[in-house]
Amino acid sequence: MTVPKSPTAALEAIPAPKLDHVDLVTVKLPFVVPFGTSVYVWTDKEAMLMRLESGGIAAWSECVSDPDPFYFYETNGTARHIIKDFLLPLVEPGMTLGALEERFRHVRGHGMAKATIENGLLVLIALERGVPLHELLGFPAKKIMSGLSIGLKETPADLVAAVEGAVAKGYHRVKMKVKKGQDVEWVRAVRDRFPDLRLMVDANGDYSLADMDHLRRLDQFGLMMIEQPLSYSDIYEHSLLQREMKTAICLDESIHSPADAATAIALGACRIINIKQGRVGGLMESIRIARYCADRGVDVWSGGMDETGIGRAVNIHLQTAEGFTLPGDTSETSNYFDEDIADPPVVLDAEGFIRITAGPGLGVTVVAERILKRAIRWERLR
Ligand code: OSB
Ligand code: MG
Repeated sequence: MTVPKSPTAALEAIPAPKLDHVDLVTVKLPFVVPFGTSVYVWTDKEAMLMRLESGGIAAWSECVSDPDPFYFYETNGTARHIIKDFLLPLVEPGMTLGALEERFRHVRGHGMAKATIENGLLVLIALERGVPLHELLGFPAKKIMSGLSIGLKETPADLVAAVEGAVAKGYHRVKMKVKKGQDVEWVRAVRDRFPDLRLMVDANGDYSLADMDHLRRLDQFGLMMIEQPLSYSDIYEHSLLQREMKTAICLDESIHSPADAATAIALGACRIINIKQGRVGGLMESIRIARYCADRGVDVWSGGMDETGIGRAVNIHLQTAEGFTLPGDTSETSNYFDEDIADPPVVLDAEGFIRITAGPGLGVTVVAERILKRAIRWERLR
């Protein structure tokens, strides 16, 4: 039997650079419009950024947690604690990234905290080598598909207006949030207006198996998928629901690791997986999950956490990896922020694609004045 070569073997062999300084900078950016979901309404993005400096080169990464634990158990507060007290002390110069990941496994969970350091190191290494992040990861540049995630709206008319805007922009697919009592008729309103739109819904875990008959009513709309209909922590019950629904189920919240992806696929709990690089512990785990899914005919796409330009760029580079076959939650910067902390902003081209900006590392410049303007906390860890 031949064991397939890990898609991250080359990355695992790279030695970690010596870190002269590590800072955590929390910025607060107001959203253009509030982002409503079944679990919470966010009015701004409070992002904890990491700055890693080595030999005069500075790399940035973004912890994708929120200040609250309403979508995921990690928060900016827990990530700070785990990074400062457990993960960063494990990082020694010269150790390979594979050895570092192995040490990080001693800390259970806390993927968003782990991803902040690992992604930062990868960006730093890419900058040192003068190559774009996707090239360091081992994938050629390509045009990235776009997708918009539309939050809960006050009225179906407001929702249809938002979808009209997305269609006019050329987004490759539109996701709308749903919750109990704001689902079938709202999807119908969008479907009636756009019969051929690539449309999907995300419930963020608002339903239970008792709602099965109701959820099956969504089958009539030809949706691409329904994301996380049942509990944030469930895999098994999704397998029972998937058997009874035509619409593909996509898991988001339930997938924290390659093992979770394997469980979900083995149980038939979903046909599609949303990979959020932070939620699964970073770029390397994301690449492994995407390859595992590709080998089994399961589509994956890159989720988003309303990131600033730093995290948004990480997600864009990740989507060059094998297996990212569907449009992700990667939208224009202007959908979230009037002014981001990085340049250039993400924009769609005439065909709705996102072009990876050329240049080493993330290909975006973090603007110091905007960081200073938006910073609410700055802490030097090293
Ligand atoms: O469930 O995918 C989700 C944002 C915050 C928390 C959870 C989710 C989301 C999104 C937005 O849907 C994705 C994005 O546009 O970045
Ligand atoms: Mg989701």
